[in-house]
Amino acid sequence: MSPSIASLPVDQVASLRRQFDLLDTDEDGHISPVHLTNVLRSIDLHITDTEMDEVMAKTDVDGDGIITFEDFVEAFRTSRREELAKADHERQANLRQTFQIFDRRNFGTISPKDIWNVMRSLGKNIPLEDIEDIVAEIDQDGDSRISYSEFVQCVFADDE
Ligand SMILES: [Ca+2]
Ligand SMILES: [Ca+2]
Repeated sequence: MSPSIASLPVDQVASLRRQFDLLDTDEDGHISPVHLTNVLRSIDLHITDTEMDEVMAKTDVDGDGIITFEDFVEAFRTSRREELAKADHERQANLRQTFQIFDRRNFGTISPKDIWNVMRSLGKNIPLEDIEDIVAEIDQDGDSRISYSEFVQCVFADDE
């Protein structure tokens, strides 16, 4: 077993194996480009030759012209990595946006008054002292304001 397969959970490998076997209809242990082409055409009639070539290039990871189970697993891992990286990127962008809603004047930090203003614009009248208490809990360097890194840590702490 190749290292890339060995590093995946057993049930994941089993599920990939089933998908692979479905594509490997002549059961010779690999999927030929022609066969993959036929399968893709049957799934998506409008797939172009260029798109097909891209899928083939992505799936035949070692580039020897046939798709083995190792290629198949590696392609799966790559697409998973890309998905995770993309999700992470979106998450960062969302955090930035949220931070900037509060940091209106672009100071790079949020003061209790900033939060109070945003809350008020949302129709929520929270006493400034209450907000100061919350900020004091999130604030780590003692400047009574929330920096972006303090904000991020606070959001991730909520996740746990
Ligand atoms: Ca290959
Ligand atoms: Ca601070």
